[in-house]
This record gives sequence, C-alpha cells and structure tokens, in this order.
Amino acid sequence: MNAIQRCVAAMTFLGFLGAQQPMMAQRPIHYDESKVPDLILPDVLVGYDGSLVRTPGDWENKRRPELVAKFADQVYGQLPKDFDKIGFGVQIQPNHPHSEYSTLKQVAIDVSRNGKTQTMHLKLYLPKNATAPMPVFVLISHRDVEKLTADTENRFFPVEQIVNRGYAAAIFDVEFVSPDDPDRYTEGILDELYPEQKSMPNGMKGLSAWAWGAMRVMDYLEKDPEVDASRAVVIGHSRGGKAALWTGANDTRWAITVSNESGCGGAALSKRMIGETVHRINTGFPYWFSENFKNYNDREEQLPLDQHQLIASIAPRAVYVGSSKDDTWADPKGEFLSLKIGSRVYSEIYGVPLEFPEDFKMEVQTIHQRNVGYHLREGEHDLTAYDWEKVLDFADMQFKLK
Ligand code: GTR
Repeated sequence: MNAIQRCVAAMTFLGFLGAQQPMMAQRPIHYDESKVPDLILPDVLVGYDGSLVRTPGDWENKRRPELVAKFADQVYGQLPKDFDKIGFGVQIQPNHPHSEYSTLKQVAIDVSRNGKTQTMHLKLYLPKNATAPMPVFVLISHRDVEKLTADTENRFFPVEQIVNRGYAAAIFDVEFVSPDDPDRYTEGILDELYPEQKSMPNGMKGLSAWAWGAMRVMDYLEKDPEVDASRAVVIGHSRGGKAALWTGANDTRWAITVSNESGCGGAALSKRMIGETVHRINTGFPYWFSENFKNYNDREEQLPLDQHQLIASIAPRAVYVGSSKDDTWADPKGEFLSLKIGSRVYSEIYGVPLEFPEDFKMEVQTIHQRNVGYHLREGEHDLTAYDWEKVLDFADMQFKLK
C-alpha cells in the first residue's frame, strides 16, 4: 500500500466509524457562495439501475419508492408502518381561548403494538358553524402546544388566521411521540412501540418518529366526517419542516406538504455545505437522524442522494417551500435550488408547466404555481403570519385547481 492508498483506506475506515466522527475537527462554518463546490447532484429521473423514468407509472411504482427507501436507509431512519391497533377518543372542549371563532376537539390517539400503547394528543380547531367537511392544516410542533394555544396572539400557530380562511387548524406536540431532547427522545414510540429500532444503524430517531405521529393524525382525520382528509396539509417549521417533508415523501394521503425554513436535512441541498452542514446538525442534534447519516459528516460528496430528491418524492402531490432572507444558517439558496431541481418530476413526468427564475436572487418573492409553491420573505428564522398568509393562498389555489 502506498501513502495515498493508506490515506484512502484510513478515510474509508473512519467513514464506517460514523458515530465517532464528532470527535474529529469539523470544517469551519461559512456563508461564502464562492466556497460552494460545483454541484454534482444525483439525478431524480434516473433509477439506481440506470433506467430512465419516463412515465407516472415508472415514477410511482419504482423510482419514488426506491428514493424513499434510500432516504430511510441513509438519512432519516425507518418509518415503521405496522402496529396492532389504533383508537380515537374525541372530546369537544366547551371553553377555550379560541372559542369565539372555533370549536375545539381534543383527540386522544391510542396506538398499540405488541401489548403496549402510546397515546398522542391532537388539538383540532374547526371553524365555528362549519357545515361542509373542512380542509385542514396540521402543524408538527416542537414548541409547547399548551402554551402556544393558550396565547391567542402567537403567530406560530395562528388559529384565528387559519379558521377565518376556511380551514380547520390542527396541532400536535412532538413530545407525545419522541421528545425533542437528546436525553429523552426514546421516551415515546421508540421505547414503547418500536424498541428494535434503537439498535439499528438505519433505525428511526426523532424526525422519523415525528413523521410517524403526523401519519397517525392522518389516520384520525380520515375518520372525522367534519374534516375533508383529501384536502389535508402537513406543515412544519425548521426541524418540524424537515419532519413535514419526510411525512409527505412517505405518506401519499397529504394533498400538500409545507416546509418552512427547514434548512439542512430539510429542503436545503446538503452538497452545498454552506451554513449548517451534515456534521454540524449530527453533532448538535444527534437524536434526529439515523446513525447512518453520521457517515456523511464532512463527506457530503459521498451522499448517494440529496434533498431535491426528497422534495421530488412528494410528487405528484403539492409541495411548498418557505424561506427567509436572514436565515442564512438554513441556506435559502439551497432551499430554492432543491425545490427547482426536484420539481422536474412535476413538469417532465406529469406535464405541469412550471417556471422558475434562471438564477436565485436573495429578494422577496413569491412563486405560486400548480403543485409547487415558494416564497422568500424579509426577516429571520421563524414561522410568521406572513408565512401563513402565503401558504394559505397557495392552498386556496391548489384546492381550486383540483
Ligand atoms: C437550528 C438547527 C436547525 C433547525 C432549527 C430549528 O438551530 O440548526 O437544523 O432545525 O434549529 O428547528 O429551529
């Protein structure tokens, strides 16, 4: 073995060690576009066996499932679909801070597997005096839902704004499925329902558990006659946005998937390595992604996929990406490119005419088209009334087009 071969062998070995890499020095953080490497992105429309994707059948039966499986294996971990039983307990809450304009259903969702049960709680606000089944937004919340919903002024989950636009507003706290805490994240479905996942290198961790929670909410929505589950939107901000995209890629029942400022491991392209990187996120939040994802710490060029393919995996259902100008940690340009490149599936396979600006400009903009929506706003990392307004407009447009 010569010196170069030894170096390559050592790097390969370290790659396999994966989880031990956080001990190594990390690449410095940068926001310098001139340091972004030339992007070599894996093709959305070429299968792993080299075959070209030409038809909706090729996409839906072969390419899309293989991409989702690859993301499960290398990035997010498994999203187990099996359980033995699911039950729903519904209570109408008579007095609540939003009662002037909405009716609140408190829903307990009990899921059992191998003799154990996990309960998650959903709050569902229906527009007051609604008669027809309502389209619905479901927010995956990593912020305390009791606090959020007690404060009618909060803009993160603005019940009044949503119901006044003719939608039901639903929210669940990730705490019920996998607490957003490095020391407690297994204290939910991982300990109770899927303990075998904990020792698997491609096992479920926080983000997959949150997506699993959103899917169980959908199980409920399909049973509630006051909701139109065929017009359901899953939305999340930042870490919640990563989970929302992963939900939409797995679960074809959602009409629209919305990622707000989800950044690294969400909408942003990992291979740009600007702002938050794979190594940074796996170090800061080692309990979100699978162990396998750590193999790509500072080795993004080795990733056999990138996030444009996650966005594509939502097709042919609608997808939305919201970004903000000051949220450079989340790489707004990478989020835009990911959406633009991933959207090829809609245009080339489903014949949806789509137009995007040739180059990304860090300027306030809104691009609402059939199936694909985008906005870039002023300001910092947050989910704001402005973001909701844009996303509600987009949902109106999609449901009118249907
Ligand atoms: C950031 C983190 C991001 C993002 C965000 C959030 O600090 O680096 O990946 O998910 O937090 O959830 O607010």
